[in-house]
Amino acid sequence: MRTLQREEVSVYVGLGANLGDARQAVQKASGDLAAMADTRLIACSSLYQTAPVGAQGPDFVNAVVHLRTRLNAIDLLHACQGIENDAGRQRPYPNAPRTLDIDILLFGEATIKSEKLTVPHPRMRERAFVLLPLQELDAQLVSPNDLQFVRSQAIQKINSMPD
Ligand code: PH2
Ligand code: MG
Ligand code: MG
Repeated sequence: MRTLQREEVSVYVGLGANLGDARQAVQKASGDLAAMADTRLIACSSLYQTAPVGAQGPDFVNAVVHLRTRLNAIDLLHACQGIENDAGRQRPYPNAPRTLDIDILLFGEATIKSEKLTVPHPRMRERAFVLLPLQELDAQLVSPNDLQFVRSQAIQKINSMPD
């Protein structure tokens, strides 16, 4: 009997790091996401240097990645947590500086409200470090109103030339 093949879903994932070699961690994470089972990488935004929002510590490196996956949302979440753990992620207190954070922003058209996962990401529209890279990947996903809301947040595109 033919096994049922789940439909591919378009997913946007936010990457952030502000501990250790943050730029390298974010770059490696996009490769790790691309290597996940039943998943392909469609595009990665530029990297951005961003001031912490509602957190303490050094500036972050942030980016957004567009994937298409046949994983369900919880399997995708677990795969992302595995990549965070492999990058040495520790959670000593809420919003502590981190070697790598991977957040599911959008999972197709889905609205998910479970104990482990809320999608769309509840704070994504309050954060320039999500909206600017997301806009690069699909301008339709970000409204002028969204951008107006985050206009005071410090964010700078990182030169894409090799260092
Ligand atoms: N992540 C947070 C809280 N604040 N600020 C910036 N600039 N970048 C982040 O990735 C970030 C943050 C919680 O995950
Ligand atoms: Mg986060
Ligand atoms: Mg997170």
